[in-house]
Amino acid sequence: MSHRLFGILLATLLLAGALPMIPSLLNASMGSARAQTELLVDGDFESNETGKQLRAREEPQGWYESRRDGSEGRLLLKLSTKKVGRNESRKAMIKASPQFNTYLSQRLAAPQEGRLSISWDVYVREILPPYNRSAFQMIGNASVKGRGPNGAGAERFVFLGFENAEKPGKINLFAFEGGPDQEWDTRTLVASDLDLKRWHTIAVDVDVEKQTYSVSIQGVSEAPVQVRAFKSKKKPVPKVLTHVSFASWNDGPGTFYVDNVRTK
Ligand SMILES: [Ca+2]
Repeated sequence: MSHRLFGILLATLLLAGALPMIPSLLNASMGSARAQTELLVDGDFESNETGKQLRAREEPQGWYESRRDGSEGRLLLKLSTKKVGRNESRKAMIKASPQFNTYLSQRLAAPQEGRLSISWDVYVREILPPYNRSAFQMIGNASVKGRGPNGAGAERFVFLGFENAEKPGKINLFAFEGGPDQEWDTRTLVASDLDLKRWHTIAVDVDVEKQTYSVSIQGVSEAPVQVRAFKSKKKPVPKVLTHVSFASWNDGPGTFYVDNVRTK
């Protein structure tokens, strides 16, 4: 056998041996790309059969009720299977209560210190007086002991909520920015006169280092609105983001639905 022929034969044998490995090599590289981009699981809530599951999937990673304001508070987080707007799929529902705080939370697959883009669908059914604020949407961390993620001001970075607009049937999206010279609950208007009882897709692009984020509402915003990260009076702005939360408070009760929470 000539050297050349031997070389070709050897190359063919090597290639034939490597061929079966190619799919697994491809999978491995795609898997790592997926792990990098998919920071959240079950963003469409379809893997839940019951509200009980939805409230308790903290480990290894999933949605859970994080505030633990008694069993009554926890039960206000429900799995909705009814048609809401045009959405007949499974979604999370938080029910208004002037007595209890309820949080739908999930830990991100990896802590975030750079840039981060998350979007979600939200449908507000009602915001109760007298506080006229609810359906809180937060990205932050769980650095303060005892209250769960995004439970204290110092844990919140993205800090959005809805209020009833002056026109009946309309709501405004606002941000809390806080700051040293402001009361924590001073509102920054992000978008006005959105329809109550309608799904809206909210997207945020976060820059953790710069302590800012932009907010846009699909089909509504002409340009993203730039907002400062929330700064509580006595604490620094969070430098690491680890959790997403949606909440209703006893001093900010509202009934709303969340679906399709995704990272870009
Ligand atoms: Ca769904």
